[in-house]
Parts: sequence; structure tokens; C-alpha cells
Amino acid sequence: MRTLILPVGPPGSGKSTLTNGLQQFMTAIARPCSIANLDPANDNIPYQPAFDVRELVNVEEVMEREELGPNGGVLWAMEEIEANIDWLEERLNECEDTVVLDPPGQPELTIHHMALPRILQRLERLGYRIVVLQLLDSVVLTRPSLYLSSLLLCIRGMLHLPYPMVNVLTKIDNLKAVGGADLPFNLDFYTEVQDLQHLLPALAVEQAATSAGGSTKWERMNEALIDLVQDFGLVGFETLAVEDRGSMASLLRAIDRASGFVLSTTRNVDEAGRTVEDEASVWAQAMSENWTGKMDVRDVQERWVDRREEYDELERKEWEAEARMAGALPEVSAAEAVRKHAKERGAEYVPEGEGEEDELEAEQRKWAEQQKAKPGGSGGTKVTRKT
Ligand SMILES: Nc1nc2c(ncn2[C@@H]2O[C@H](COP(=O)(O)OP(=O)(O)OP(=O)(O)O)[C@@H](O)[C@H]2O)c(=O)[nH]1
Ligand SMILES: [Mg+2]
Repeated sequence: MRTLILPVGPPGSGKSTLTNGLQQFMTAIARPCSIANLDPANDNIPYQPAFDVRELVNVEEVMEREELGPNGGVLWAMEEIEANIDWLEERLNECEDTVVLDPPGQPELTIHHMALPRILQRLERLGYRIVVLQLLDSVVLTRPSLYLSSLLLCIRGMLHLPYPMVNVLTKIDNLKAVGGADLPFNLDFYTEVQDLQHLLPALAVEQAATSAGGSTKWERMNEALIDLVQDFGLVGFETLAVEDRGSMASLLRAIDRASGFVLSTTRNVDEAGRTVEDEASVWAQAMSENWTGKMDVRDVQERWVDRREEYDELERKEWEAEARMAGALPEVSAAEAVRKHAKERGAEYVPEGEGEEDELEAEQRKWAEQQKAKPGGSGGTKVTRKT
């Protein structure tokens, strides 16, 4: 099954960062996937692209040739890609069956300009199952009017790009820093798009502060828009903190559900003849062990808004331990680590280690010597204290 994942969204919403994150995550779970740049103005690519559309068309060259500004240049360049769709097809034929394309952020592309929908139609005919990820910076939660217009943006996106769509509130780890600690509702109110009538008083307060707002006309418009969103009933949000493994896993699960990958019975075979399940064993195992794979939004709120500092500290300690285990930090003997830990905790009696050897170190040394004495022994493995 060929799957095309397309993150779209306003400039700065996190498309390239997510594309990079998906490349790293897919690599970590050994799932074959190609990443490519579809943004003719992207001069800061954080990932390793399988191909780069700037080999075909470069926005600076278009701007000069057609005497256009940066926005017009990108739209023109997208039309050039559409006109050279064979080039794109050839590049895609060299890619893995799952492809992530990183497009430009011009809103026109997902609202009324026709180049992107036409390109997608063509790729759909090639057999790609397309999933659009509508990304929105989670800062939109900090103003009721921004949140409401984001809901409308998601609906407009569905009209223009009629494919399975996953709406994502990005940078959720940043929400607290941009005012998310004082939101009038819990995170699930926003992600599950719960009874929006409750939003009306907050909208009224916000609009009353402007010279044109606050009239009954505005109130009626707010009510009509809210009814439209609720009657439509198709908008909900995933959340994303791109550097958080749980968050990425949860999003990938949502993408797989939208693309039908989770239901797909046919699996690819790699060069060694192994199936994707063999290759992506971590992911396959996670999916098969009754793990729902979805992060509860209440946990997301606790992690990133309510108790962010506490969890950051916990995570820092876990990373430190992982790094030490992987040998990334200078190795200390277990006995030294125990002494250091005891000192840090202010223990009354801490045995001094300089030149002395405690019970564990003596045991380790003896064992290492025995190992070395054995034919072929390296003495490399450490003894751990039994508890
Ligand atoms: N804290 C945090 N920052 C993020 C996250 N995702 C993206 N960012 C930051 O947001 C900024 C914009 O991200 P990009 O990935 O360049 O956004 P884009 O949508 O590709 O932007 P354009 O290509 O200009 O349309 C960068 O500084 C990223 O580091 C996230 O999950 N958490
Ligand atoms: Mg980008």
C-alpha cells in the first residue's frame, strides 16, 4: 500500500519540524519511509530528503523571471511542479511506499489555489492513499476567536483537499509558555471540540474590547459559526510535542488509522526479504499488544501544562540514566555512584573512596581478573549488586 503523508498549515506551524521528526521516528522503529521537500522556497531543510523539488524549480529564479514577490513566486512554482508532474512521479517511484512531503506554508495552497489539489489528484491515481495533516500552532487556544477561526480553517481545508485529514495542535510543549496555563477550559474541551456554546461568553468578552465588536450582530454570527462547526461534527485535534516519543507514537497511530495502514494486510518486503512486520518489529509489537496507542488528552494536559516542570525534571533524570547506560556520560563505578548520590542527598556517613576499595569494587575487580584469565575472556562485563 502506497501512502502519502502531507503536513499542511500556516507558515511556522511546524511542517518541516514534523517531517524531520517523522523521519527520525520511522528510522527508530525501522519502518521504511521516504521524506522529500516539496517547498520550492525551503532553504533550511533539517532532514535528509530523498528528493528536493528545488532541483526542478527554485523560487528565487521564478521571482526574478516572472517579476513576482515571494508569495506569488511560490504559487507560480507550484504550478510549475504541476506542469512537470512526470518529474515528480519519477522521483516518487524511487521512494519507499510511505512518503512524507514537506510543502510550502502559503495558506492559498490549502484554501483556493488549485495546483496542490491537482498534484494530489494525480498522485491518488498512481495509487497513493493520501493523508493530510492540518497543523496549527497550539497558541491558537489562547484566544477564543483564534480557536474558532482555526476550526473554520480545518473545515475549509477539508473542502479544498478532500482526503482523510488529521488536525494537529503542534508545539503543545510550548503552550504553557504562551499563556496556556490560564485557559478557561481544560485541553480536552479544545481537542474534542466539546459543547462550543460555552465559548460564546469568552468570545463576547474578547470582541467587546474592540470598537466594532460586542454588538448583537457579532453574537449572532458567533452562534451561527459555532452551530456550523458542531453540526459538521468532523473536527477534532491530536496534540504534538515533536520531541516527545509518546506524542509522536500517538500521532503516527492516528495517521495510520486515517490511511488505513493499521488495517492493511499486505506488507512490503525489503531487500533482505523480510516483511515490514519483521522490520518494524517495535511498532508491530506495540500495535499488537492491545496498546491503544492514543495518548489521553488529560495526560497531555498534565504533562505539558499543569505539571510541566515536574515532568521535565523526571525526564531529564531518565535521559541522564539512559545516556550513562549508553556510555555517553563518563562511566563511574557503581560504588562511586552510590557515594556521590549519598553525598548529594546529604547522608551523615559517606565512606571516602580515594584510594580505597569497597566490597562491590573488590568483587568487580576479582571477577574481571577471573574473566581475563579465561581463554578469550575480556573482563568487560560488570558485576551488579544484588538487592
Ligand atoms: N517547542 C516546539 N517548537 C516546535 C515544535 N514544532 C516546531 N517547532 C518550532 O517552530 C518553528 C517553525 O517550525 P517549522 O517546522 O520551520 O515550520 P514550517 O511549518 O515548516 O514553516 P514554513 O516552512 O515557514 O511554512 C521552529 O522554530 C521549530 O523549532 C514543537 O513540537 N515544539
Ligand atoms: Mg517548512
